[in-house]
Amino acid sequence: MFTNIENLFDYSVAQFEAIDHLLTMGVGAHFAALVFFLVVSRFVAPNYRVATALSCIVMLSAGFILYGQSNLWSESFAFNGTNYELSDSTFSNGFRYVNWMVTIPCLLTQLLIVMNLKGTEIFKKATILILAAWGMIVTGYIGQLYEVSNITSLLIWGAVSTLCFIVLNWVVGNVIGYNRKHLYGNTGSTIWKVFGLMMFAWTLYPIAYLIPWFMNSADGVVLRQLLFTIADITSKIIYGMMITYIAVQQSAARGYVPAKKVLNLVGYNHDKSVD
Ligand code: RET
Repeated sequence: MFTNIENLFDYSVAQFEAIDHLLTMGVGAHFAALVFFLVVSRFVAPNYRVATALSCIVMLSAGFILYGQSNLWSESFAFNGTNYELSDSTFSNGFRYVNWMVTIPCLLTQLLIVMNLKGTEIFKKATILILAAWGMIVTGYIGQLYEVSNITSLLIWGAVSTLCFIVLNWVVGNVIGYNRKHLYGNTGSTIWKVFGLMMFAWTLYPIAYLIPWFMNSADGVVLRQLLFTIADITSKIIYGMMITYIAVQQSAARGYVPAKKVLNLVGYNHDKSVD
């Protein structure tokens, strides 16, 4: 029996291609962003550079998983002259969940790094956040196995997962609230925007999870892959860029010259140092 509703329907050419294109765009966006993060990491002071390195890891990891999803999508369905119907293999979203076990800890840790938390404090907060995230993912993974066979189980596991999600958001909100004043270079307000972006992007994943419950159709499947793609780009790429921006601003405020240069705070030929 299939685990995911993607395998239940036939797709019009437009529906099939829309999903194919969304997945392919996701691959391209993550690998392009990888180049961006590699290039800008030299403007980030060494004490924040791990935050940008973590974005590189997230880009690679998500880029490869999406490459796999996009191949799997085109292998799983075959054109029968009118529609695309299920063929040799079956499609699964489960790979995404497994990937989150790696990417979410990276995303959370990079936030803690730019919050200027120190040694033991980072370790303590990261442990709580990662455990909550893993709890959320594992229960969500189990839940999605039931999306075809038993919607009640999908909803119950989803509710348990949401409890972990709430704990996670609560801890992140608190960390930001308490430590915001320790940020350099007026980035205390940018970090709230990061939190807002995170709340928006991360909430798209549970909506995608619930599609089998409220839109069990081929169009629902297209909507799900669209939500996943928007969520991926905002929660990893745009988020990573904001984190790196905060890292560069703080680097400059703390006197790191390459950061000052890229922000035009000092000239190349005439040194108008601001500190
Ligand atoms: C699940 C199950 C249903 C309930 C909730 C979920 C939350 C998922 C989230 C995923 C975030 C993923 C990210 C990936 C980045 O690479 C597991 C769908 C609340 C929040 C940020």
